[in-house]
Amino acid sequence: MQLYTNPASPFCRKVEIVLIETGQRADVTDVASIGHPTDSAGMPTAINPIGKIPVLAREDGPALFDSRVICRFLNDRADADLIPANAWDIQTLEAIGDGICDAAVLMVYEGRSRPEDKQHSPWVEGQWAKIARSLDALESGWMSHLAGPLNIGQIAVACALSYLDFRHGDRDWRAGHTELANWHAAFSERSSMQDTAPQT
Ligand SMILES: N[C@@H](CCC(=O)N[C@@H](CS)C(=O)NCC(=O)O)C(=O)O
Repeated sequence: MQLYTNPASPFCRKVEIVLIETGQRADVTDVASIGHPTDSAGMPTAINPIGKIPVLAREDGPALFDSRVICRFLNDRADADLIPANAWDIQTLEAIGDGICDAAVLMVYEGRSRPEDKQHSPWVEGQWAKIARSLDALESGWMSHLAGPLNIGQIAVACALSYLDFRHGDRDWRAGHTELANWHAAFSERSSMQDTAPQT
């Protein structure tokens, strides 16, 4: 199988971590992909019309996307337990992590895709407001889920927080989120996290 991926993408990192944690890393080769909404020349548009990564190409079926579908496929393929059946809370935790990434990535694209005089700061701040609310919600309501056995929600949140460090370090997401920051520091010790640190 081939994984269309980029080491800066938090969504691709989720998949990379699932591959490592479920013992399937050697089954997949990476295909370097790069792009953004106004430049998809380096993206696998022939197999994902949406033009986003990650995409998993298989020999025996259509390519899989997006990261949630790929992670579920890999979890089933390895008979792993990262997404327990009917664990709607864990899947909602994953949605919070992915939602933080969506907003954080859109903030980057606003700066990268639009000329400076066309950038709209209320829109950027609206994206950050989604992230700030999510950080508060994680700190006040989700720490017990983050403390349990490894699951896809934890992986998504860890990738999201690391991406905030990587692209939005000046926003200081740790301020007022001490428990979450401590959890992230401990989770980041996992070798699957160390082996997939974001890179430009
Ligand atoms: N919901 C998707 C989001 C994937 C995504 O936004 N990927 C970014 C890279 S971090 C991308 O491919 N962006 C290109 C674009 O928006 O055109 C997933 O979970 O895989």
